[in-house]
Amino acid sequence: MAGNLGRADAGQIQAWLEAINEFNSTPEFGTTRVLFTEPEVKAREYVKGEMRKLGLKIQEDAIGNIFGLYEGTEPNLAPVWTGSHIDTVLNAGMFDGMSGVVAGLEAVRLIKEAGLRPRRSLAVVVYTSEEPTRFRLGCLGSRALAGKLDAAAAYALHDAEGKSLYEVLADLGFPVGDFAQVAKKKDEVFAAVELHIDQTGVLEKAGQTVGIVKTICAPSVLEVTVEGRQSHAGGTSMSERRDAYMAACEMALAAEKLGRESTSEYTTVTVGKVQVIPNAVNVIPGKVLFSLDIRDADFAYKNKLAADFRQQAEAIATCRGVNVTIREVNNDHPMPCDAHIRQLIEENCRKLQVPYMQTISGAFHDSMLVGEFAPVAMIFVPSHGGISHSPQEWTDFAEIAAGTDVLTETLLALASA
Ligand code: HGY
Ligand code: MN
Ligand code: MN
Repeated sequence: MAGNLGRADAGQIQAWLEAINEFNSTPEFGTTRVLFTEPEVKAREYVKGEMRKLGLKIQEDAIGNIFGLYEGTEPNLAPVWTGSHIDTVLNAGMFDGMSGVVAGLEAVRLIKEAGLRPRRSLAVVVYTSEEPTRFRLGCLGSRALAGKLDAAAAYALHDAEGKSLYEVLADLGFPVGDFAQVAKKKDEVFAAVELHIDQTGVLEKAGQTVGIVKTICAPSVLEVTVEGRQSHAGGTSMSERRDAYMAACEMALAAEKLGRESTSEYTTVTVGKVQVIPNAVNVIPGKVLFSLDIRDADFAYKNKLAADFRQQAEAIATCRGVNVTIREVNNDHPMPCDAHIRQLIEENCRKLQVPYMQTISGAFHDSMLVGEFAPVAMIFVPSHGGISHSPQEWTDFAEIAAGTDVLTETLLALASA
């Protein structure tokens, strides 16, 4: 007779998170675990080791997504997934992504400890490269699962050293010949629930422990290249300059204005990466490249903002006598979360007396792509001070444990359906 579910162990969650955090290439300043660098490969091996200790069956696909499977009594039924990512941005914290992987491990541990084996199999998933850190495109593993990144696209994606994702995967021994088998068909996965930190101050300000996500905002990422005329800082009068950097600054400020004056409360506009060439004190920059990340919960409105930006950037370029080219890196679709699973999460919050609220995600997540082939939902836990993508990122282990309790009950209900 199966026993009752225990409660998530905050100590176990802390131990797993601290262990994963050891795999870090910038211990002097936060945590950096870039896709397929040594720390990230070691972190993958560590997580697979913990999956083995839980008796999970491990599978990896051609793009390196890891699946730790707890087989159900009817293994032919479409499984239920939970999970997130373990790669990070540069100088990050220890919770973004990792909380969802660890919560998934803990949920399966609790279900097994209670002697429960639901009809549907449960998989804890580590999605490859949710962050755009190495290949400038996010959600590579979930994008491939959604059939939006094939072998050719993997070949075309290059890192700063000119290595293609495909070559990196092949060098690491992933079955790149099976790339076509990565994509999932609709209904191949029954449901997917991801626990994640909320990366805003919304939950903390509202005094809530869990956020039930309604919609996941999506990014349009543009790569803007401004080409002017490199020349002498002292010998070139102000009127004859074709200053690529000043033109880029005016374009960035125009983009910020579009964001600030947006009619949508969910619009965000960010210039995060800037390259100035030749980047010298006494030389007027001839070329500047910058990234522009425009997000919203509404796809059409996001596209309008991007179109407005293009128009304004071209006008600024003409006025300043420089040239501007704008390349779209990705234009992702916002993902609504499944109403039935959201309802289930809410019932479980009430049952477990975990304070909760409805919320939206300004950050994108793997669930944004997984939602293309399966019903998805997200359980948020609070980021203290609203800080994330920073060494100061913090969530109490007890808060992750409370979110994990809600996740465990939800997964069990879905896997028993
Ligand atoms: O950028 C994002 O929204 C995510 O944290 N990668
Ligand atoms: Mn992130
Ligand atoms: Mn994340």
